[in-house]
Amino acid sequence: GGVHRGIEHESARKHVTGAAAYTDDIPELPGTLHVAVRLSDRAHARILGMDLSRAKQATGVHAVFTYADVPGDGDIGTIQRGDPVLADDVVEYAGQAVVAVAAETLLQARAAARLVEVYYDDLPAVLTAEAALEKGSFVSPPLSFRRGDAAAEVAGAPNRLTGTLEVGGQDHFYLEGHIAYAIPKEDGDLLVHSSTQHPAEVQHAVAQVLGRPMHGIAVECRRMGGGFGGKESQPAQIAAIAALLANATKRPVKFRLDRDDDMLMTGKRHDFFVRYDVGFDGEGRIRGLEMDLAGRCGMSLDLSNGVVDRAMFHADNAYYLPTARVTGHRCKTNTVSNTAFRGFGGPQGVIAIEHVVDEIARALGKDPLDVRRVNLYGGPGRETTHYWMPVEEPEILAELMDRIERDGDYRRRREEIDAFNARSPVLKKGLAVTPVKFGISFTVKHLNQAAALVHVYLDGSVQVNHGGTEMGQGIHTKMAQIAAQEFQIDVDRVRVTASATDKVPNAPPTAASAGTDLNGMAVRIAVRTIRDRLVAFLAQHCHTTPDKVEFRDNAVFAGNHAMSFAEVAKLAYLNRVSLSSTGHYATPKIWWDREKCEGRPFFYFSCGVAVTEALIDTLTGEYTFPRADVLHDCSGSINPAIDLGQVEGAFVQGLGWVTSEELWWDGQGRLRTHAPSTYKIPTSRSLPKDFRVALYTDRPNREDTVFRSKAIGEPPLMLGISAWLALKDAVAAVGGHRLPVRLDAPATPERVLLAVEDVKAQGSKARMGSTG
Ligand code: LUZ
Ligand code: MOS
Repeated sequence: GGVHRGIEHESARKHVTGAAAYTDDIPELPGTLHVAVRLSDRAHARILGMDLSRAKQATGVHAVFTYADVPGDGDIGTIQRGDPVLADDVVEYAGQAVVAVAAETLLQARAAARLVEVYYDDLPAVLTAEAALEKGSFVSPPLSFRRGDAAAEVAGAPNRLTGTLEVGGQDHFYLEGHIAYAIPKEDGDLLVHSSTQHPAEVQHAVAQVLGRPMHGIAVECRRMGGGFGGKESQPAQIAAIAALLANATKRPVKFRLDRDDDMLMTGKRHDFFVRYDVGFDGEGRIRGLEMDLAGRCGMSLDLSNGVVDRAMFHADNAYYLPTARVTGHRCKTNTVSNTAFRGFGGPQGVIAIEHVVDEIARALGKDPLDVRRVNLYGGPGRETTHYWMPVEEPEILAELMDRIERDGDYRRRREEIDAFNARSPVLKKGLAVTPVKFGISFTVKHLNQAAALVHVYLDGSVQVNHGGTEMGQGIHTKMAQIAAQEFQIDVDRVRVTASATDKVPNAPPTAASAGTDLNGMAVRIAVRTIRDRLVAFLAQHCHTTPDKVEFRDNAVFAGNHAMSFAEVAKLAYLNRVSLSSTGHYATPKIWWDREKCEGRPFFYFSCGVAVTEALIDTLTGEYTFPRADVLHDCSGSINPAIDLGQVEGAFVQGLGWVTSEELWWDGQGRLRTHAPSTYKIPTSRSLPKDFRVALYTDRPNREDTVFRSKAIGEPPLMLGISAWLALKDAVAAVGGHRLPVRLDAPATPERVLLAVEDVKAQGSKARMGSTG
């Protein structure tokens, strides 16, 4: 049997014993060269000239490569030009690759890269989203979603709040950094091993920079050591550089970034600057919202249209907005071009509205949970988003809220925390609930397709290949379960092989949480094609009817014949029946009109809720999370064990984003936190001490997804936002929940301490005012 079972990840044992091979573990061919790049240390400058002579003469060096040496088209921007594989005549961010060196050893390549001289003439640089917004510096035009006259509703509402919020970015910090290994084949063709969520895009970029057709470029990826969106568009450049050098030297070339170069060179989660103006009634119910979401896109467009759109799509989160004007700004800055990161702009939209709802609660002196509840989708006329998509099952949100309030013991703990805060002058506690409603589908319609290739061999073993990539999330395990289910064979009879562009072509990135939804359907369709052929053949062969042919327990029963699955495979082969098939799937129902800003961009929504408790030290700003309860909708799960891991991991990654992970650029646009010494991802000590993660399983998908499962990769990340709100709640306790708290994200200990000091200062000012 196959699906709805928590079997272990197909590589679990290999992961923990170190036997799982990543790209860098592939045995190197003799003559392999290694690459190092020289990065710009200027945010914006014209390149006046370069002196490559010393680098070229250095020991072991085989090639010193610049933009001018690219034989094909060196601009690998996919949606819009602007992403040169190496800098052309200007550098547009500090960290941009300018020159690539291939040498016999990595150390020789690094030493030679340092000998390159680049002469710059500095140009003015725009560094922040806020500055870009003021200057009107954009990578693409602003876009607004509108429903009703939000400005009039805000102005006419009984209460009104305006404010701003700064939300930091995030480095992906996949344990395996970017890497590509390019191997020359016959006639100038190339095989490229790449750590990529999008082999087809790597193939396209490599073909383009070499000026060769795609059919001669094969890209392969067995697994990544984490992707998180960082390997959606970014691997193209790494692989293109490796391929260019392999082509130039006719040698196998490996390009593996060290951690610092990876963090300096490649895009991250967009940081956002948010402005809002909200009108609401005495219960905290939103009447109108005006919001500007300004994402720092960096020097090029990359995927920023989709990222900022997704922030706009999630500016409602779980809440009904009767009138709204939500505008997305795509700010062009002289910083690294930001890219996909788990949630893809969604988390930035969600944190913005969660902040607004929290501020409303504080302004009214209400428990934020109550204000969240009155704003939830549901009830007559309260079931359409600000982009006119119906929320078809709003009751899931209410059920999740009810359950977390009960199982998380919210009301009692709120009282306990108030009592604790009243008697504890230095340590303060906070508590916060965050729901999430996340739209499932790529908002670019054509990406919502997938294909698979399934072979049955004569021993009855099955090989599956599909367009998805394995980044640790367990997609190959789920695909094997699906194939096993459809053939009614044991899952260990199914082998899922490395993602490869010459097996399944033109696949979209494994992204948008849609890997299993899309590829699972494609695998199922391919398997059913073979199964239908076997059924027709066996009915004829065994003189029975197709409805009397049944697959069960590694066997097939046809009329009164019984054969093992392997015997059937052999028999079908001997009778010249094809045992191989492709399958192709395209998501139904979805459409989006970006001109009118209306449609049904998402096939369905995936929902969850969390309640997190924070404990802060008001003298140092340090904090811990004594407890977090997470409940996520995994109804219909193909593999509940893997999904539980996704929920836990996503929550912690979201918690890291809003607490300890701080990207810090200096005044010249140079990233100064480019290693784990200064960039703090969550560790085992950052975890909630009492961490209770549960899966909600009551409602299989109402849409016809593969075995009625629901996407899980990204949505639970946003539940980590509850950690930030809990910290804010704890800071608010310093002022008896009566004074405003300014706490941007990430809430590092420094930021928490400053927020505490600010509340204390407001308090003493108020006291002086009242006594004076
Ligand atoms: N990637 C993408 C994504 O290209 N389009 C999307 O809508 C998306 N959503 C989430 C994550 N990655
Ligand atoms: Mo992504 S943010 O590559 O789903």
